[in-house]
Amino acid sequence: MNIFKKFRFGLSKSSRSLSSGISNLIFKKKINQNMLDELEDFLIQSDVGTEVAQELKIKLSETRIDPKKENKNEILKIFTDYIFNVLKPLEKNLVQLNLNKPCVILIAGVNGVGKTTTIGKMGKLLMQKNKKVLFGAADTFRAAAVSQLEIWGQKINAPIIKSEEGADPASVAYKALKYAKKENFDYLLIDTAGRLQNKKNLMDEFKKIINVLKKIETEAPHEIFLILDATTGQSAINQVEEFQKISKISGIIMTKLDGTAKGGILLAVGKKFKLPIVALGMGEKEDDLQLFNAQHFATALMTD
Ligand SMILES: Nc1nc2c(ncn2[C@@H]2O[C@H](COP(=O)(O)OP(=O)(O)OP(=O)(O)O)[C@@H](O)[C@H]2O)c(=O)[nH]1
Ligand SMILES: [Mg+2]
Repeated sequence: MNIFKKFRFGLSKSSRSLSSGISNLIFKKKINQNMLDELEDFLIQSDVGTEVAQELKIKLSETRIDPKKENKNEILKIFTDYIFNVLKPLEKNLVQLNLNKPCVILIAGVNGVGKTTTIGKMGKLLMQKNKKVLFGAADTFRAAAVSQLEIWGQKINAPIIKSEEGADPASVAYKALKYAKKENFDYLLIDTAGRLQNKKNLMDEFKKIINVLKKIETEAPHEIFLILDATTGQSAINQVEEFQKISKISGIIMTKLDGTAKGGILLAVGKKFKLPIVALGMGEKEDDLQLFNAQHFATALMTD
């Protein structure tokens, strides 16, 4: 399957809902206030965020295209172009990150968003580009978390640095970075816990991991990627706000886009925070992570 087809397939639920919803509201209709308000409501319900909904409403009101005469694709192109323009500046190239070697990427996110799975898939992507990848299992809160990452390591042939359940997550991160330097790895991907006794604990552990890494490499972690689950809708917005309070987020990966009709949430997040977007998760298998491409995303979302 070529890459665009993967975007089409992964976003099919969202595109079915968004593009056909928009077409139904606009196609063969006259642009008037009532129609524009309905469009805005529909877009807000689709989780694209109020700012995007308003801007799209204005875009449509200013267009010279007459929905009564034009074909559907001409109309949808207004939306495709808008989405592309919002998201294009946010594209982030994962593979060219490692100016510093090893490039240490800390993976953050609340429980169940897909952190461990994404590390596995990201490891595969990087190894396909001939990068040497090491995993650090710093989610020591649950034994199952370590073994889940180990299984991924075996699947894609990436080594893993781990410790026993309950060990200090920061010490695992420390050990992993020492090893990555010694063995000349290109990337170190560090998994973290999404659930601890409470939120304060979680945030404190996260800060501690960052501080310990800096003792070895002042620049580390070079990247902190926040994983967001597209199926959680607006709560993704709160998660970005919470994590931004403890550290700078250098990239977003949105997962489970295949499981929702509300993939428009990526637009809401992009518009609000203007954070770089690294990749999109569109399934549970090892090849189901796609590097972010604004053109593919916009076109796939707006194809009826
Ligand atoms: N459909 C779909 N499922 C996904 C995707 N990414 C992850 N999942 C599934 O989501 C569930 C949780 O994924 P994990 O990787 O364990 O999430 P986590 O953030 O590491 O969870 P904790 O370690 O408990 O905080 C698993 O069943 C994954 O297979 C995706 O892009 N699409
Ligand atoms: Mg996990």
